[in-house]
Amino acid sequence: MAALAVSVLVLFLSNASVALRSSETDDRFLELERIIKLQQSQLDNLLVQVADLNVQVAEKDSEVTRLKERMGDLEKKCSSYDETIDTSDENVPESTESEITSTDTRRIKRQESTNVAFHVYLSGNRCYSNHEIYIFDVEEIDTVNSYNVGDGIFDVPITGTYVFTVTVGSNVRRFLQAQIMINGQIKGQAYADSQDITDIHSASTTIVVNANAGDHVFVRTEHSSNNCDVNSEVYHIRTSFSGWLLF
Ligand SMILES: [Ca+2]
Repeated sequence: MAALAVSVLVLFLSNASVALRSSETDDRFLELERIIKLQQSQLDNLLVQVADLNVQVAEKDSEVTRLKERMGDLEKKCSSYDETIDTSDENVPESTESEITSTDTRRIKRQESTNVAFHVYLSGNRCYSNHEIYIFDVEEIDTVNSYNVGDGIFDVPITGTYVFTVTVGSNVRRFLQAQIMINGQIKGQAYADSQDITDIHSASTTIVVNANAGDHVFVRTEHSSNNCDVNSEVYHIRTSFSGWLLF
C-alpha cells in the first residue's frame, strides 16, 4: 500500500509540473505576440513615413526641373541683353530710358556726352578792357545751345569732364593775355605777344577740367597793351573758343 501511495504521489507531482510549464509557455507566447504586434505597428508607421518622403522628393525634383528651365530662360535673356548693350549708342530705344539700370545710365551718359560741343569765334577785331568777357558772336556749332552769344557764357549742361580751348590773336605791336574762367576761377591762360614785332601773333591753350552742371565758363582779357588788341579776321587769325564734354 505504501508503494502505491508513493506512485500516486509521484504521478500527481509530475502532472502538476507539466501544467505549470504549459502555463509559462502560454505567457511567453502572449508576450511574443504583443512584441510582434508592436513592431508591426512601428513598421507600418515607418512605411507611411517613407511614402511621404518619396512624395516630397518627387515634388523637389519637379521644382528643380522648373528652376533649371527658368534659369535657362534668364540666361538667354541676359545673353540677348548683353548683345544689346554691345551695340552702338544710337540703338538705345528712348522708351527704355525710364527702366534704366546702372549700365544703361553709363550708356546714356556717353550718348549725351557725344552731343555736347560748341565752337564760337569773333567775326572781327574787338576792343576789350581788362577782365571783360569776350562775346563770341558767331556760332559754328552749339549742339545743346549752352553757349550764349548775348553774354559770352557757356552754361555747363551736364556734370562731367570737359575740354576747353581758346585761341587769341594780338594786333600789330600789341600783346594780350586771355584766360579761360570757370565760375570766376582762372583755369587756363594764353599770351599772344606781338609787341616787339611788326606783325600779328596768336596763342592758344587747352584745358581738361571737371565741371558741374550750371557752371559758367567764359574767356576774358587779363591784361593787354591797350583795350583794342584782340585780332580776329578771315585770312590770318581767328580768335575762337571751343568746348566739349569728354565723358
Ligand atoms: Ca547758343
